[in-house]
Amino acid sequence: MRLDVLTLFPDLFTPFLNESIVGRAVRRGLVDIRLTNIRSFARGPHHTTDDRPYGGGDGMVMKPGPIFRALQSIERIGEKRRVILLTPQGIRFEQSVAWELSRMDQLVLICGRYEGVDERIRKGYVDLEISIGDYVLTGGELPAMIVADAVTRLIPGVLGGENSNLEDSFEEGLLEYPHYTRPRIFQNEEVPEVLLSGDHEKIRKWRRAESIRRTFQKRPDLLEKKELNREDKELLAEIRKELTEAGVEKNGKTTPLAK
Ligand code: 9D3
Repeated sequence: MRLDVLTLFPDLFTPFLNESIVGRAVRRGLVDIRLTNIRSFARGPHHTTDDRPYGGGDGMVMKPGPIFRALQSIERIGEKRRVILLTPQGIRFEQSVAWELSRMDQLVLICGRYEGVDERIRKGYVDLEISIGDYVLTGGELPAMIVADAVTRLIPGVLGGENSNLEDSFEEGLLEYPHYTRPRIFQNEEVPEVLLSGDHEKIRKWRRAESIRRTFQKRPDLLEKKELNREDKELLAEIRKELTEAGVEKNGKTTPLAK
C-alpha cells in the first residue's frame, strides 16, 4: 500500500515511521509511506499556509492553494485511492474503518492545523473525513499516525506468525481475557490454576468467560452489538448471577478517575 501524508509538521512522523512494526513494514516494502510538507507548496516571501477567516472570528484557516498544489504533486498509485481529511467533524475511526482502508492501493492523509482547512478543499478533493474521538487535539498529525498504524498492521504480511492474531478480541467485539506469564507467583499473587492445568478445552472456556465478564463490566455497549452463541449466553447468564449475588449492579462511578 502507498500512504501519502500531507502535513505542516513532517518531522513529527520520523520516529513513528522508523520504529516498531510500522518501521519494519516500511523497510520490508509492504507499505510505502511518503511525507509531503504543505509549506513547500506555499507562495510568497513568507510561504504562508494560513490566513484569517472570511467573516471574522478567532483562529486561522489553512489556505486552499498550498494544499491543492500539494495534492496535485502526489503520484497516483493504483485504482483504489482515498483522500482522507483528519478533522474533528469526521466519522469516528474504528476497526471496521481500518479494515476497509487496508484494502486500498493508496491513501492520502491530509493533516489539518489551526481551526481547519478551507471548505473548498474539503468539498472538492476529500473523499472521507475521519475523527479519532471526541477530544480536542492541536492538529491532524497524531490522528494520521493512528490511522496509519491501525491500517498498516492489517496489510497482509505485516504481522508475522505468532503476532498475526487477527482474531484478537477487538476484532471479536469483546475485550481480551487476562494474560499471565512467568513467574507463577508475583507479589504473592498466583496465576489462576486453570492456566497451569494443560486442559486446553477448560482454558478456552475460562478465557471466553473472562472476556465476556470484562466486556459486561467495562464495555456493555460492545456486548449489545454482538450476537452471542449458546455457550456465550450461558456464560453471560452465570456472570450476571455472580455479580448480582455479590451485590455489584453497576460501578456507581461518577467520573473516570473516581476510585
Ligand atoms: C473550537 C472548535 N474546535 C472544534 C472542536 C476547533 C478545532 C479543534 C481542534 C479545530 C481543529 C482542531 C485540531 N484537531 C484535529 O485536527 C483533529 C482531531 C481532533 O482534535 N480530535 C479527534 N480527532 C481529530 S482528527 C483531526
